[in-house]
Amino acid sequence: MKKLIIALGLSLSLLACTPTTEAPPKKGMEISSAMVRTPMGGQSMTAGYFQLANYTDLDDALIGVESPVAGRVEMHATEMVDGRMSMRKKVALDIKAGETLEFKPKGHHLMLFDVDMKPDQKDIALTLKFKHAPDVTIIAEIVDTVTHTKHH
Ligand SMILES: [Cu+2]
Repeated sequence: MKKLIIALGLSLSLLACTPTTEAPPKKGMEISSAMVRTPMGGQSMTAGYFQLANYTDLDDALIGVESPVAGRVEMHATEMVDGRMSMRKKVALDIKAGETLEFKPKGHHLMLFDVDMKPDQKDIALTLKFKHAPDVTIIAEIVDTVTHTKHH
């Protein structure tokens, strides 16, 4: 019986020493796949997309987005009204703890107005403002075509 206990103790201590391969638990607001579409020739308006995951412990809400190169950034929802696609401005978007919100073409998206970019600009900064969580500034890549290969 003593032998068994010793053996058990040994295997447990070995287990405790095994380096963990798991990623550390995520915290805070995580934004990924951020991109802004190249404004069409001569236009000062464009759309932006990203994925937002709430890894905080609080139900929160995205209450605004700002960019140093845009006069105004709005959050829009796409809805079907009488069989036609239409966009509606949102003042806030709820994001519960543990939830992911996807901004994508034909879904929620950002609309950037009065955009003033340099011709060779490759990315732009976006600052996301939350009801509870601190602001998060991300760098969104400027892309000609928006591709979404990620599925949840
Ligand atoms: Cu829109």
